[in-house]
Amino acid sequence: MAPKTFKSVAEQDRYYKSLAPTFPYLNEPTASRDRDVLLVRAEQPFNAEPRLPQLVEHMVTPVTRFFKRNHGPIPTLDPANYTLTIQVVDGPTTVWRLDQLQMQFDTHEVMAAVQCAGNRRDGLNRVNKVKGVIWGPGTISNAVWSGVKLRDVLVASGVPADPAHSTYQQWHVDFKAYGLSAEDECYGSSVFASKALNPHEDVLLAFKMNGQVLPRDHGYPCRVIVPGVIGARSVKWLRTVTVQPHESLSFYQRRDYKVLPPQANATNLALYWDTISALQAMNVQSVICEPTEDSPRPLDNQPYTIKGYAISGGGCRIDRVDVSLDNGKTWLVARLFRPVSSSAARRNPELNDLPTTKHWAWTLWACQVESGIPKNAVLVCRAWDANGNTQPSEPTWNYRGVMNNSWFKVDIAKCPAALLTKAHM
Ligand SMILES: Nc1nc2c(c(=O)[nH]1)N[C@H]1C(S)=C(S)[C@@H](COP(=O)(O)O)O[C@H]1N2
Ligand SMILES: [Mo]
Repeated sequence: MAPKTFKSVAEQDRYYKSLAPTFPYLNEPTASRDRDVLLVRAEQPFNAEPRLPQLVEHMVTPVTRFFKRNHGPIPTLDPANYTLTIQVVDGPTTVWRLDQLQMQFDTHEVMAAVQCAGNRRDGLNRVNKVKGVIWGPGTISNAVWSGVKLRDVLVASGVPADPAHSTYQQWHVDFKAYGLSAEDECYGSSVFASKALNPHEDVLLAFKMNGQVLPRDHGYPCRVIVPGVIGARSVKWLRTVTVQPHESLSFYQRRDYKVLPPQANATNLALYWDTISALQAMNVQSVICEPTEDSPRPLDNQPYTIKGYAISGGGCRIDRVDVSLDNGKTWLVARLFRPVSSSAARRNPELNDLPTTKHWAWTLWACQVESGIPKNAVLVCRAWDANGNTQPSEPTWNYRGVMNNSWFKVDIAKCPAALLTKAHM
């Protein structure tokens, strides 16, 4: 599988046309794309993130506002003919129809955030030019996913159910998608078998998002949801799952979604592919969503509520979010809005999640400033997770611009002046 790179959009178009009888972007969905809220970073493939104030208006992000991250056109799949093939290396191959997957296994509902590893790439691009879609801080959203546990389907497809089996220790679960992809023959990724097969994890084959049939943009009719890890592993339009002794060979596992050292660049990056790990768990992150540097400046003598989101990796809880008005010299503590993510824990509060597991949803936060925000304030936020991890004050640049979680700042002097309304005079 030679990875594909393109010198120009025209070259990319020619490649797609040669592969597909009709140009693949002619059948893009529109219903799940609210163009008043989404900032479109690229049309083909469609890549868009919501504006920050609208992002945190809802605990559960509406599908029309949910960020969309695509490496190719949106495939058109017929649910009646859809099949998912599960292969076990040195074991059986099983082909499942959609109705079999939906009827034969228990349904599970999980609230989980999906965050792209490239979230906040713009911050690293300001340090030095990076490669990739230049995302702002809105490449994260939170939804309620429902479907069946991947573990249940794998066990029914011949994978040993015993957690002590060696398959749990060293193997990987590889995902491949239907449809075309810009850098490889198809989109693909893998996660550790110890995650996918763990009965206490919530890795899903999802058919629904926020109670409705999965929109085409988000993987219809079936996608993987791997809570707690970077979005790249939650493969949409799932075609095959392979349980195997090595990681996915995909471009997106072996060459992309890695934190390369600062000396890596366009000419020497291949030197680092074999020694740098493919990212899995997210790092600890928080962002101020209100105010933003392009929304009206808060009035300096009026109470104001600063709002944002926070999340950590691997299901680790957000314990605290600190907010500074003076560029990090002194800190206030924000109020946290932390939903319970697993449906089991919601039904049975005695099954409370541990601080370091199963906190798959994001945490929204608010910080009320009674005295108002000074005109020269530099707002900063930083989150702390239950393992005591926090965000670095400065970013460390990497060529692919991933995992930027440095202190998030809003320089109030950059906000356009507020229009004084009568009520404020
Ligand atoms: N088949 C397929 N799955 C995919 C992708 C893709 O391009 N194709 N993008 C991945 C990446 S990088 C992210 S961040 C998430 C984005 O999911 P969303 O578009 O539902 O927000 O999907 C992942 N799954
Ligand atoms: Mo991503």
